[in-house]
Order: sequence, then structure tokens, then C-alpha cells
Amino acid sequence: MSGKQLPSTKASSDSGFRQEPPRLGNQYDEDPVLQNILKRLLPDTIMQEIEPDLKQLGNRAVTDIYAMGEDVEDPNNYPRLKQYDAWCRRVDEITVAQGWKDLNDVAAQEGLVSIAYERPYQEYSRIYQFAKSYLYSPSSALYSCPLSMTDGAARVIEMYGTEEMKQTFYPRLISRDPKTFYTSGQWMTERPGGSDVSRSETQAELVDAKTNTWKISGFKWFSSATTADMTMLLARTIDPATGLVQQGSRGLSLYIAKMRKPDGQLNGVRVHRLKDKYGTKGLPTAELELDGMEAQMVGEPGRGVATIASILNITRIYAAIGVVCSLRRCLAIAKDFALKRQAGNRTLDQIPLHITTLARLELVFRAGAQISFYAVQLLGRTESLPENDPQRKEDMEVLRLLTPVAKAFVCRIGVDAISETMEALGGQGYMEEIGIGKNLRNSQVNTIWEGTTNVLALDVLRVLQKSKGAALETFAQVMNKKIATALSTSPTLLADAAKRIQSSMNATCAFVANTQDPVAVETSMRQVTFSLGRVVAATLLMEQAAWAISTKNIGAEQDVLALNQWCQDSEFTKPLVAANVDTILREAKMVFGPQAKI
Ligand code: UCC
Ligand code: FAD
Repeated sequence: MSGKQLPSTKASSDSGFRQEPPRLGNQYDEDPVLQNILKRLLPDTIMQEIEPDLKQLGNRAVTDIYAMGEDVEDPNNYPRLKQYDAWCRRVDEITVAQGWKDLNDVAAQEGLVSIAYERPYQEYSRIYQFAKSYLYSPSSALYSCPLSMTDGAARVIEMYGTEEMKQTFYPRLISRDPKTFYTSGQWMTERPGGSDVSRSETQAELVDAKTNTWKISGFKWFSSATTADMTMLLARTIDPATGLVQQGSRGLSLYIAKMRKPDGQLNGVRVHRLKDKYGTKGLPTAELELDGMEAQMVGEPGRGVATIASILNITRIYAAIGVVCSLRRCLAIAKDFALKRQAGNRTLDQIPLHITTLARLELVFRAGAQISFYAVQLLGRTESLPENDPQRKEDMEVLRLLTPVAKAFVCRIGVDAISETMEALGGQGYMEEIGIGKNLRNSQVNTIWEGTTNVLALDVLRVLQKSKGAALETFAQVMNKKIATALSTSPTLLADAAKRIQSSMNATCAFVANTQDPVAVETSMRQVTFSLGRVVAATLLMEQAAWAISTKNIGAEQDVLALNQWCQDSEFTKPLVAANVDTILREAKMVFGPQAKI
């Protein structure tokens, strides 16, 4: 026998080793990455004004809001549907957890939607709002989902709504009073397709042109937040003059409808079934049959997709932020565990292999946080700057390209990283009580809803083609400006990263310009999207590092390390590869067998 000899001790359920558990403290105080992004993006006076509010929410995220989320995640409290009463009358009542209702009230009171529309700090209001959403979201069991659609609905009404909609729906969507606060659904997906809505079957028939009243019938395949008060939905418009409909997505218009009539009955909606989902268990997602749902058209007939895009472009930012804050939550647990858990004679935070594993996750978190808050910054500017401001035009162009990049890239790499945080706690990571499982399950969906990764890559292509390449040019110019400004603060420390970012940006632009074959263009779009994601993350990490150096921020060293590590990663310099018909055919044969064709 080797090793030191000791008297034997007996381990039992009440004696022997107990691991000190990881702990979560105030979620704002413990997050220097968030704090420093906010300090960089916000004027000092605003930062000072909002910080106490962020601190109080950071505390609520681990106290009462946390408890509400746990109540929702309790399997005994999952949503239940009662379709009929004892007398065979159709009632379609959905019961949700008390925590779900409380999370709604907290969201209204905390101004999680309203801050964006009250605009107390003009262009900076969005940053304030999303910082709060970031703190609330990982404890909220996905209440951030209905909030994101509510936010998008408010924006659509602000942009395209009639005066009546602005007076009836809008004030409720942005209310801070839980009694008057409305949440909204967003119904696009039907059985023939969610990525491609062109074969949608739901139809809208005009009832009264004077009051813009329509009756909608059909079947909606996914409705998250079915207990919302209202919804925005796509339907195929029956031309009142001819009684005919136009096929394809250009035949779809956007409609707004209340879920219930004034007498409390459902407004022509039957809840067909609640979805049995992998995650988002507390969110009452349903299949809905519509039979004469009374609604009003929003925007122009046949412009449904283009009009609802204003919701998509907001909810996609929520999805990116949602994954980033969940990753941070899981990483916080993994980091604290590493300080406490011993393997051999060291704690995990001293073991090189464990350190390097966590370092990669930390990088994904920092990069994702930068990209997401940049999208938020641009969203705020585009909503607040005067229409003729040249900065607004540039911001709109960059935001249009950045939004699908952020959603696709951040959600994809973020979910993978959350999965790895689970492993960092070993077997305990897999246990429900730890919280990583819930975050992983609830985050996974962000790669699917609001557009899958590939559909968003095709949205990037839409932007490149529609702008005839101008969007990418503007994007590159803006990144170059940021790099030049950052370099001027610290040429030596940042020079290597600057060279790498510019070379990667140039390679991506050249690849896009030189790739002409349609198959190659389409199949390389995911690579292009991710490459743009890596470049924008690098540029923003550099901006953050330059800010930290120039303000002598305590995190400056970490920021420079993160920047260099991100830019030195092999993925960053990996060349983009264009596929052609032959390569895809080979892949098709490999996947589907020798008969495969494209
Ligand atoms: O999943 C859903 C809700 C879940 C809950 C969300 C919670 C998130 C927060 C979580 C927090 C933790 S709701 C369903 C979401 N569904 C999608 O995202 C659909 C994915 N599919 C697409 O995005 C497709 O690309 C479609 C449906 C947009 C394709 O439609 P079309 O009609 O075939 O495409 P077109 O013909 O290219 O585009 C029609 C018009 C064009 O404008 P015009 O006519 O002026 O040329 C496009 O430029 O729409 C314009 N357009 C856009 N404009 C299309 N996409 C956009 C866009 N993103 N922004 C601006
Ligand atoms: P499909 O479109 O059939 O996609 C299947 C696969 O094909 C995907 O991998 C996709 O990337 C790929 N694909 C499709 N088209 C292309 C293409 N042209 N090129 C390359 N690849 C392609 N929808 C709503 O409208 N409202 C809601 O409230 C809502 N809530 C949801 C809640 C949950 C929990 C979930 C899981 C979904 C929800 N959805 C909702 C639906 C969601 O938006 C769709 O599932 C999503 O847009 C994908 O559509 P689909 O399911 O029809 O998949």
C-alpha cells in the first residue's frame, strides 16, 4: 500500500465528505462583463442613474424571481389544457403555474417592455431594457418569450398600426401595470412550413371594410404563449372584389386580434392540443384551430411577411441575448464549482485541462455578449435617431445584416457551450437541482424558433443580394472604423489582433465577391454567416479592450487576453470553402445513399 496511513473513518448519509455547493450571488454584481459593456456603451450619467435598478434586479434574479421560475419548472405545474367542461361544452382553458402569472406581473412592473417605448434615455433606452431582460431571463423559465413577442408587436403597431390600434393595443403592450398589461403572440408557422410560409393555408375574409374587420379561419401549428391577451398573425387575404386568393407568401397579410371577445369567450380560437416539448416546459405552446377569429389588418394587403419582419428582427435579438445570459448563468455555476471541487490534490481551477476547457466557454460568452449588445445598441439608435440622420441610415444597414448573424451565430455556439458547462460539473451538472439542465433545454429552442440557423444564413444572403453587396461593404467599413479607433488608443497591445481581424474580414468579402455559382453561394452561406459573426465579435472585443485600457478598467488585462485568444483561434483563420454541385452530390450520396439526387 502506498500513501500516508491514517485511521479509518466511516462514510454514511450523515458523516463523511460533503461537497460545498456552487452559489449564485447578485447576478448584476457578479457580472463584470455585463457591467463593462454597459459602461462602454452608456454615458456615465445614465449608467449612474440605472445601476441601482440593475442591482436590485440582479438580487431579485436569485431570490423571488428565481423562486417563480422554479415554480414554473416544477413538473406538477406544467401547463394543462381542459377542452371540455362536465357538460361537453368546449371551454379550452389552459392552467399555468402561479409563478408564470407572477413573472408576468414582475415583467410589467420592472418595465421589461415599456422601457423601450417610454424611451427615458432615447437611443440608450434599449440598452437599459435589454440589460434588465438579460438579468431576468435565465430565472424566468422563458417568460422572456412572450415578452419578446409583446415587444415586437408594440414596434409593429408603432410603425404600421392605425390610430385606433395605437390607442387600444399599444398602451397596454407597454404598460407597467399588471392589470392593464397585455402580452402578444406571433402566429406564422403552419403545418406546411415554418421556415417557408408560402404554402400557409389560413385565410382572412373581409367582414366590414369601414371598420377593417376580418374573419380568420385555418390552423396554426405553433403558438407559444397561448395565454397571451392578443396576437399578430399571418393569413392569406381573400380579395373582397374577386373572392380569390394569391398563392405564395405575397398573398399573406398581417392581422392583429384579441384572444378573447368582450364576453370572455375565446375569439374564434380552439386549442387543438398543447405541444409536448423537450424544453420550455412552462410555456404553453399549442396547436390552434381558428374558426372565424375576428381580426384587423395591419399594414398593406400582401405585405404580411415584410411587416411581421419588424417583430422577427426584435425577437431574434431576444433569442441571442437569451442564450448569452443562460450561458453566463451556467458558466457562473461552473466557475464557482471549479473553485470548490477538488480532483487529486488540486481544485479544478488549478488544473490546466479544466482551465482551458472553461476558457473556451468564457470566450464564447464574452463574444456572444458583445455581439448581442451591439445589436441592441443599433436597435436603439435606429428607433430613436431622426430619420434624416446619416448615422441612422448606416446603423439600419448594419443592423439588418447583423441581426441574422447574431441570432444564428450566438445561439448556435452558445447552446453548444451551455452543454459543455454541464460536463464541467461532472455528474452533478446533469442533476435537475443544479439548474444547468433547465437552461440547456430552454436555450436549445433558440436555434430553431424565429428561424433556424440555415434559414438565418439564407436571410444573410437575402440582405447581400438585395443590397447588391452594399450591405457587406458598409459592414466592413464600420468594422474598419472601429478597429482604427481602437488601435489609436493602444497600437502595440492591439496590433496583432487588428491585423488578424482585417485579414479575416477581407477574406470573407473576397469570398462573397468571387463566389458566383448559385449552389456554392447557397451552401457556403452558413460559413459566411459564422465568419461574419467571428469578425464582428473580434472587432467588438477589441473595442472593449481599448475602452478598458483607456479608462484603466480593472478588467483590461482580461479583455486583451480574450481578444487575442479569440483572434488566434484556428476557426478564425480557417479559409471559407465553396462547394459545387459535384461536392454536394457526393455528400447527398453519403447521407442518403447511392440513389440520392439534387
Ligand atoms: O418562432 C416563433 C416564436 C417563438 C417565440 C420567440 C421567442 C424568442 C425570444 C426568446 C428569448 C429567450 S414565431 C415564427 C418565427 N418564424 C420565422 O422566423 C420564419 C423563418 N423564415 C424566414 O425568416 C423566411 O426567410 C421568411 C418567412 C421571411 C421568407 O418569407 P418570403 O416571403 O418567402 O421571403 P421574401 O419574399 O424574400 O421576403 C418578403 C419580404 C421582402 O421585402 P420586399 O418585398 O420589400 O422585397 C423581404 O426583404 O420581406 C422582407 N424580409 C425582411 N425584411 C424578409 N425577412 C426580413 C427580415 N428579417 N427583415 C426585414
Ligand atoms: P422546417 O421549415 O420544416 O425546417 C426543417 C429543417 O429544414 C430545418 O433544419 C431547416 O433549417 C431546414 N430548412 C428549411 N428550409 C430550408 C432551406 N430553404 N434551406 C436550407 N435548409 C432549410 N412559430 C410561430 O409562428 N409562433 C410561435 O409562437 C412559435 N412558437 C414555437 C415554440 C416552440 C417551442 C417551437 C419549437 C417552435 C415554435 N414556432 C412558432 C415554430 C418555429 O418558428 C418553427 O418551428 C421554425 O421556424 C422552423 O419551421 P418548421 O418547424 O416548419 O421546420
